[in-house]
Amino acid sequence: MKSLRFALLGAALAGVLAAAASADTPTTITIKMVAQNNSGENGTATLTQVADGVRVAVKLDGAPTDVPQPTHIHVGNCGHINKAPEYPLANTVNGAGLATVKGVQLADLLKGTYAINVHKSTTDLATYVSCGNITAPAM
Ligand SMILES: [Cu+2]
Repeated sequence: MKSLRFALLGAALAGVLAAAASADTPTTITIKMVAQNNSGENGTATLTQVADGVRVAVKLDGAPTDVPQPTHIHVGNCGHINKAPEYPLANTVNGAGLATVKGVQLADLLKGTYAINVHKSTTDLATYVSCGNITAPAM
């Protein structure tokens, strides 16, 4: 009986520690998006924890006019990303894109190795024009 009580205490303690850890996770972060392949498309992406997932707002300067640029979250770091998109986002058009990735926690994105990647166009996916690593801002 005693060991069961200790097990329950341990489980409760683990729950408290997990809650404390998640309290440290920011609810919104802004990361830098860096131009690739001489696109000139530099900017930011802001990731915000919302009730049903993570909202991602991409803003890029120097984007081409009225060209939908496919945008995804990929596993990996910029320059070394997995080619297959992990989570699709809305196309970035005229330097702006807004999407919510449903059922995802910002904390989990930060724990993993992920990057937001913008492709040149729907017909030139192989050319990457902007990328940002999803990392917590330095304290
Ligand atoms: Cu992609």
